[in-house]
Amino acid sequence: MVPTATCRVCAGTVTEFMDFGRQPLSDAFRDPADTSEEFFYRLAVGACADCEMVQMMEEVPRERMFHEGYPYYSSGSSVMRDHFRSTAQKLLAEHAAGDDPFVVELGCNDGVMLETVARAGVRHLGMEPSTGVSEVARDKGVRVRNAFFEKATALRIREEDGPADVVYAANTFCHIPYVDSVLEGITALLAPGGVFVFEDPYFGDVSEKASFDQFYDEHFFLFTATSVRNMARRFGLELVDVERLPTHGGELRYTLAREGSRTPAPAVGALLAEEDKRALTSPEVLSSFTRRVGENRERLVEELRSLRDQGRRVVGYGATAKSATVLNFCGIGPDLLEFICDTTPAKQGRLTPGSHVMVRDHGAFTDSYPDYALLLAWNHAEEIMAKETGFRDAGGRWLRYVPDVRTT
Ligand code: DWN
Ligand code: SAH
Ligand code: ZN
Repeated sequence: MVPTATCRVCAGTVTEFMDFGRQPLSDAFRDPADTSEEFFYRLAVGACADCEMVQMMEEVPRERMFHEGYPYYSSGSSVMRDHFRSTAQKLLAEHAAGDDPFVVELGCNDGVMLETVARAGVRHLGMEPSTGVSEVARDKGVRVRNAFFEKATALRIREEDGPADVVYAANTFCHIPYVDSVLEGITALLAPGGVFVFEDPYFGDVSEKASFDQFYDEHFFLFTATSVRNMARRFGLELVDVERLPTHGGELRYTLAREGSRTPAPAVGALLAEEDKRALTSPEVLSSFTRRVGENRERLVEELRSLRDQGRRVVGYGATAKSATVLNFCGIGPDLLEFICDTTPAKQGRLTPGSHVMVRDHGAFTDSYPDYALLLAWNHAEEIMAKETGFRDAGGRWLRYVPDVRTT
């Protein structure tokens, strides 16, 4: 019997299509001296037969993931810094033209987007439960409240600051299983003509590239235009625009507005039709995804074992949250990866969750190039390739696993 769960959006039946087994918290990088037991949960994902939402079968309590020591700092990539600067400018131009506009962001992290809004002198508020990263935002002049955004916190903002012209969330809405509370909060907070703009990894890209490591504890949902359209309707909201983004391996930016308040852009109908054709959540397409992921896992492990047996030095590049899924699902540990280099001080000197590979600073990579580097931060490939030309020049090779296993 295939396991089922209840859909977090519509209470329909979610049927499992992929089981990654026991997984640790993806961002729980561990002090080597820490001997306490690690937290594990079962990572399995399914699709709802009614509303088509792709989601996790089990939920991880939010406080375990997002807290003072949350180690992901959004400003660690120059491409992402540029992306969020231009996003802020676009939001200001399109949705904050009135007299005294008000911009709210969910998951503002280290202020990578809101710093531009703050510098423009526009009234704003970032909601960020992870206090460590939010301190960096405050240092940039960003106004932050340390709380999870949900209905109660939304009502408080409305009361204290008035209605919002735009609510924005990047890589955050898909982290939140309690969508009813969030969307009710957003409808209460938005001004009559206001919009909710959010961007998250696109299941259409995950399906195409078999980028299975987009599934981990923090990514509760993987959205499509279809599932977002269906979800929005339940809350009196309408999908009025969609835009494909190249960030994080392929994302979609969605714009929701109150039903009937705006004419949907032609891009919405076009993408809905495309998704219909692709039948992204049909049993056939989902089982082909599961099969390709299984094949890629076998090839990746084979490749790493063969390199080890040949005495090659292999390190990982980028201690991403995504890599928790790859390393633990494939059983890759310190016997196959010497270390993983990462520029984030909060991750350095720590062990990767579950797989226990040491994270070292960038210098550990450049000081003595390995023979191979497993590109765990594959979503930042362009940025990384541009700055690591020395590695290739020294004869180093990249090992990739998205969209398939290959060395370049
Ligand atoms: O959705 C999420 C995204 C936005 O960020 C969160 N749930 C958690 C996190 O996911 P991730 O850790 O998979 O994201 P990234 O952006 O792929 O992480 C890149 C990692 O690689 C960071 O730890 C920084 C590091 N890095 C590096 O060492 N050198 C990144 C670049 C670009 C570099 O040149
Ligand atoms: N927007 C940034 C950060 C993404 S990481 C970027 O795109 O890079 C996800 C962030 O969402 C984390 O900083 C986490 O603390 C925050 N978060 C999680 N649940 C939240 C909620 N309910 N309300 C607001 N922020 C939340
Ligand atoms: Zn559903």
